[in-house]
Amino acid sequence: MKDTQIYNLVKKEEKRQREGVELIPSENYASDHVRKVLSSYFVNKYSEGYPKKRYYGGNENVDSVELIAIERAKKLFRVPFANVQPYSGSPANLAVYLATCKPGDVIMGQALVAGGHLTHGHNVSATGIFYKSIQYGLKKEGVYENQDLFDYEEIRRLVIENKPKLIWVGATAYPLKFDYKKFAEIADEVGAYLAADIAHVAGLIAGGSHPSPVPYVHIVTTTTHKTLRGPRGAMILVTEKGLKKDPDLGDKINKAVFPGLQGGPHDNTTAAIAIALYEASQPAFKKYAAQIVKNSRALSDALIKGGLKLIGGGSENHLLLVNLTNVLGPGAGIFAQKALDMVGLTLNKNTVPDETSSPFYPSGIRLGTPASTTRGMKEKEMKFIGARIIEVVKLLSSYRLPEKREDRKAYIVKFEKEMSGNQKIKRIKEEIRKFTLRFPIP
Ligand code: DSN
Repeated sequence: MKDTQIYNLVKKEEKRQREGVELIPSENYASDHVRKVLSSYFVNKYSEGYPKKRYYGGNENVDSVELIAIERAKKLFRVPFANVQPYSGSPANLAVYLATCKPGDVIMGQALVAGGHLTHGHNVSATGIFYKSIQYGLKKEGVYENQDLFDYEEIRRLVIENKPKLIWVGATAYPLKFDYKKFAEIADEVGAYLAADIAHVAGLIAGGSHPSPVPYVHIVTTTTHKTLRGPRGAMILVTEKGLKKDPDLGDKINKAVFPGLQGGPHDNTTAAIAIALYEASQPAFKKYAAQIVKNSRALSDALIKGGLKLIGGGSENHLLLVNLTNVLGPGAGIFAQKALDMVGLTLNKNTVPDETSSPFYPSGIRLGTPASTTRGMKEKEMKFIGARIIEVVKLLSSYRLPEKREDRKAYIVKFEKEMSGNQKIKRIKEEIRKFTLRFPIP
């Protein structure tokens, strides 16, 4: 018997992905090879343990797959150690805590509201509950235009004062390059572990379009499904510097992942990671990574030209963070997200560094170019997309997020109704649909 309910939803999702432009900067299109291996016979297997040290039989092929994935990861990122078993980015980061800290130890990371990740010590995350978390932010708006947004003097002050055991560098909403060396100089002053979470920029690093943290940090974590264009999974890498600080660091990471946090690895994912790592090591991937950055710049230029304010004054990577406060008032991210979604431009509302609204009703939007670049779009297409975004944002000029919380839900329902009946929205949606059909998805 065929489950038509789910099958139909798969077809609907395929249509949605084909007929819209995916601008969420953490999303991408995995290749056919990656997706095929995900549903291969490896999906059926259990293999707790590590290659040649398993708790079950029948793992000779799984062992080979995992060893190949590990070798490819080591070679691509130029590190002496890799663990490819974490189920995703959050468990990978938790494994780093387990390997390096004891509950209650002081840790430090970039605040969520300033673009950091939940697992870098946010108070509602296990990492902020089980560890004493100190959070750093970014420089205040206006101080920075086209320059590094980190206030290293303030970060150094916090580090010297609190002596964290572990410091995170890396973000989910940061449009500029990271200066890993500066973070390392500060972390080394107190002998802290420095972990780079490169989930967002891993593909850019692999393709040579973003500096690598490997010479400066002890540990690197990454998901494998963002700019790296693999399956949903993650890896933990230990650098030469990490092994110099603690020769057992690799073993500690392995023990933290299994049996510390996880059971059986997802071998189908491991196989797909191996394929993604192979793809990322090919010359075409270098071009792809460089095009992501070029596209991001072209899209930034189009948005700035249209009157939008970009955090950091533009983009140096795959990601753009727009502060809508000057055009739509505080908390307007939700209007832009919903209206753009209606025309087939998918992105997400996001807090901006000096947020005056709330994380649920933030004042910005976050977008990026990895997925559209995978489809073959270039600067010309970014100009087209940027112009459509500006058109939609202009349609929102009379909407303002109600100050009273209790008024917001009804206001947004009314907004959605008005927008979905709007002729311009309907026209732009059709334009986008026709435009995207020229760019096939894998
Ligand atoms: N959810 C990811 C992102 O969108 O950046 C971070 O985990």
